[in-house]
Amino acid sequence: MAAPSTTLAPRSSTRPERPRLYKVILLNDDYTPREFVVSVLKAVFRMDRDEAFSVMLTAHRQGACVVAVFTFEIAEEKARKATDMGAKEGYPLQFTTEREH
Ligand code: TYC
Repeated sequence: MAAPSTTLAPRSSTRPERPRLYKVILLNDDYTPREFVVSVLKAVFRMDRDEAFSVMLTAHRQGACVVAVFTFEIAEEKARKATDMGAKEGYPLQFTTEREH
């Protein structure tokens, strides 16, 4: 029986591009209770209490804090979900997205 022949897959001439990444940013405001911000960070970004508290406090003190980095669709979805949770309770809590360079 003849030896099985192998064919090499053609090599792409260009390297696969790394996906662009987007930061989700938490913005401070004067009205949303701290504990509520912590609960949103835990629910949407799967943070433990200490991590969520530290991110909340950084936003509170500096005006904003990077929460996490994702591909475009995930970043947009998480920012929208988290902002909606605040809006449902009547809070002005805002999460935005920004492309990473
Ligand atoms: N500044 C808010 C307060 O004092 C708490 C807060 C922290 C709100 C972080 C939003 O992103 C935020 N109640």
